Amino acid sequence: FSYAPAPESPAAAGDIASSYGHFIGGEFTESAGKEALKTVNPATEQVLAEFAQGTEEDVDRAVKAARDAFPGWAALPGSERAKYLFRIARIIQERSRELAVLESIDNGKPIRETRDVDLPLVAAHFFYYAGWADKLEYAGFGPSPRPLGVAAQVIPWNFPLLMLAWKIAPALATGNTVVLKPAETTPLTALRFAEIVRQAGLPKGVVNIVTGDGRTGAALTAHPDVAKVAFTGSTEVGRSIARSLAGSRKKLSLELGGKAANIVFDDAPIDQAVEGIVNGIFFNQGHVCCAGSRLLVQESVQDEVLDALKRRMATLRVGDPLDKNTDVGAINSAAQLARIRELSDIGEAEGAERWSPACELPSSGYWFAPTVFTGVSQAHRIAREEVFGPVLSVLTFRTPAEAVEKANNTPYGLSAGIWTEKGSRILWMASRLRAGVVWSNTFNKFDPTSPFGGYKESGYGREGGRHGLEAYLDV
Ligand code: TXE
Repeated sequence: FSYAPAPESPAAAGDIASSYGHFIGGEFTESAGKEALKTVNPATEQVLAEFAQGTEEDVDRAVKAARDAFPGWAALPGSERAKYLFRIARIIQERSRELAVLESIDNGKPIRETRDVDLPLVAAHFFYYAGWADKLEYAGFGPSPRPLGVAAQVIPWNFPLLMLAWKIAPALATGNTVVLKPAETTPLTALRFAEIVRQAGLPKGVVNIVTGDGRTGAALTAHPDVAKVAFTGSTEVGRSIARSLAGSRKKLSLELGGKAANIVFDDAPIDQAVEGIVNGIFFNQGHVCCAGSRLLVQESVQDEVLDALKRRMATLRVGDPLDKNTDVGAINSAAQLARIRELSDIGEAEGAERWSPACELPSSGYWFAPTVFTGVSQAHRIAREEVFGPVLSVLTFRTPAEAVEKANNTPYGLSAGIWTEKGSRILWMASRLRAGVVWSNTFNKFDPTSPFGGYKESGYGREGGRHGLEAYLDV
């Protein structure tokens, strides 16, 4: 039996302009500079569009538009702001096929994920925070928490539209206005979102989108009229932003890298755990800050788990992101592919054993086969550094205490997973794992009602849930 639905059509992504300017004060405007960047489809290497490299002058115009819009937006009753957010959420649902296809061709992730995970969560975040907009006095931050002003938001390329939603929805619900910069390899859904902002009739200047690379991001986070900076991206850039803001009064939240342990005990149902391991590291090609990139498996079941894992990996379908059967899509960029290859080569050179199932990768585009490393020690770089690709390192443990020690032996602390039938063990482990999110008998589950964020070098501040409001309020 084989089921082969027709692949999604790239035409469903709607019209993509040949070049884009910034979205400032409710209008698409040309950049003050001449430099343009290109975004490519990582599955084909074909150029999708050109877009502007935002200059300091562009950033300044956008911040000014946001600042001008702030008093009116902040003064609206929460119930009125909620109406706009509900409207945005509904438009996203109505246009979700278009947005999912656009995201898949700009990012490289499988359509099954953009359609079934990213887009439903994007809408859910706007619905959820719309619900808070008129209830802020019940959020536990005092009787009249106040918005901060203009929020500068810089996001990465791994979940472009979802990261936008995580940033924009709570900022608007609390009465802030925003200038958001999408990543330079995935600007298209943020630019399409600008159209949705217009369609929803949002007052001009409440949402502004400025495109460009890290230079634009640095100009935005450094702008003196910005009251709040929210960043998701690499730990290195997060650190440099934190340094650059020292001494300023800007409120900062950072969501950075991770090296999560996915811990499998000998009493876990193996098939279920293997699904969780596969989802933990191969979902979104492993371009996930909370990816379960270190498998900690109890020594007594390691052979059984590894055999089952390899059998399951051999069934993963790698290829065209628009094929509805694809499990693992394209690596987002040539630079990220180079990083994944380099760390994997280092893993081999340091003595770990590398295995991938036989799979035919497309001849053009950026691809990396699902890969597992065994014989990994805690000192290996592959066990310590974020690969941000479909690469799993396997370590073993004997006792729960040893599992905790190994899981926590990382500079990061974003997430962890536990697979066991014993409820008491889940509680014992969860209270000892230094990670912002601990999943038990599942992995990579997200929900707008749950705060998400890290310990240690994974950053600070929480996004999602009631806690996510705090980043945008003066208490
Ligand atoms: O990240 P960058 P990159 C990790 C992952 C990946 C590595 C590098 O390990 O391999 O980072 O990815 C903007 N001031 N994560 O190079 O550079 C940039 O334009 C202000 C984990 O893509 O951090 C983009 O919009 N902004 C992560 C955003 O920062 C700056 C997601 C992220 O890019 C800037 C992505 C500057 N000086 C990568 N320099 C996660 N936590 O999920 C760059 N930017």
